[in-house]
Amino acid sequence: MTSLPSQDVLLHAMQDIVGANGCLVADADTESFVTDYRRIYRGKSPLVVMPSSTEQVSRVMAWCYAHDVPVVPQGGNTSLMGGAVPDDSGTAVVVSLKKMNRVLDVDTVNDTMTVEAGVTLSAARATADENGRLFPLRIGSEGSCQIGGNLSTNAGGTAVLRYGNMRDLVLGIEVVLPDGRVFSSLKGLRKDNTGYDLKHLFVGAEGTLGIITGAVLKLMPQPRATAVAFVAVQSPAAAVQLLGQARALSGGAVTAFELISAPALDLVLEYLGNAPSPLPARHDWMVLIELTSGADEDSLNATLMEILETGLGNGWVVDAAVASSLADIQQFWRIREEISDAQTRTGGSIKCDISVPVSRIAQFIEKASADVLALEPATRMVIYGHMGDGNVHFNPLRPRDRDAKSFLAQWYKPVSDLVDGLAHAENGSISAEHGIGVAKRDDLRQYKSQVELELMWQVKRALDPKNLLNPGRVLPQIDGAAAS
Ligand code: 2HG
Ligand code: ZN
Repeated sequence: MTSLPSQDVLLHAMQDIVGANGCLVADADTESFVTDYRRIYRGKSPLVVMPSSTEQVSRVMAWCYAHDVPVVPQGGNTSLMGGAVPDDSGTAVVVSLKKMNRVLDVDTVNDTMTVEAGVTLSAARATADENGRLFPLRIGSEGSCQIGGNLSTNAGGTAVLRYGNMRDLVLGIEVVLPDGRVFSSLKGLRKDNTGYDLKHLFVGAEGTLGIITGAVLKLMPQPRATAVAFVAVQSPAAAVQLLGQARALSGGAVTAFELISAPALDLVLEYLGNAPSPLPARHDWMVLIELTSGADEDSLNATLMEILETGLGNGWVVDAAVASSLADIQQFWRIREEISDAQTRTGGSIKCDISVPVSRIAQFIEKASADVLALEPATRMVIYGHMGDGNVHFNPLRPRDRDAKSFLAQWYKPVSDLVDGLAHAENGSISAEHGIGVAKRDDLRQYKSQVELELMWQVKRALDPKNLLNPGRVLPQIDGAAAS
């Protein structure tokens, strides 16, 4: 094994490729690249490199490969799992895609948009909007997260029910491989059965197989009407019944169906400066329903009313506030979107991001809640998220009078093991949309089969034989030939 190049040699080589302006070395400049935004994962890096073209990324990778330098790719650094920051060995160069932020093409006949990886999600959505189209991925961090990161983590969010995950929204991709070769397939084809669909290897790989540098994204028609309601429901089981009715009665117009528990609403309203609840009374469970369609506003509102009346008639719905203006819609969504930040600010959340089949979600919530409360009865059951996808953020929060550190030290592991175990037992996932990063890496040993883990390592070794790209992320060490 060759020894790592000195800091000087590395810096000069990188400056030759990306210029002095493309390299950050001072601790004050690299700090935000080596720390995740919640300040939970903190690593070290000799250098942050910011290439401005695919060709530069390719040269950076080729040099690092030849000199055995590990590389951590980074988009908007909004991962919740520590997947985008280096470890504390201080050996890995961070490659930030932030300078590659150009929209290269918008084709409104093909309904596609070609972008560089560093375009933020909000910029991509705005570009689609300016062209009379919709780019439907919708997540709270849209102002910071980048398309490359969205692809690398197969981002989900609040419109998956209607439009799918990021994987469903990409037609073409460009990737720089660990050794610097470029796999470029920036094609806007909806049909292409010419062998393995290689782009999907890189979607959701969290930067362990290659660095995504560009993509061709699908554009959708803009809906003509939107109708939103904040609805109190009898129980999670009632919410599932309501979801089924809403989908049937609207002919598939349900875009979002987000569950919110009472402690989640309490927390976010407090965080928003004691904002008023959309509903006059406190309820144990609520859902935020959004319908969108090509029909006119009146007819969509009539459909929403029909759904709510059916829900009331069946005893599923207890009360509802229907948005009557854009300001209402924005406020209802603000309440939903800010729950995550409210948790970060409060501290002491046990983050579980599980999914199970929608038919099992109510039962899962009931059992997991009872089991957690049996351990620590004053825990605030902050449960919310994408119920229409069978995915909830099941995030028990410390009791009000308990400090975050001692609560997490005592309960993080037992509670997340319990919740993940229950999801797994329901044929579910222990990470529905937030990925694996470093946070859940070792848990995979328990929840993936030996065959799955071996296949993951075989793919990793085929593309990254020196294990230089985002090392220590996603793949747990396993025994056996594949990992040796
Ligand atoms: C959301 O749906 C995000 O708000 C974040 O996926 C969830 O912080 C979380 O647990
Ligand atoms: Zn989410």
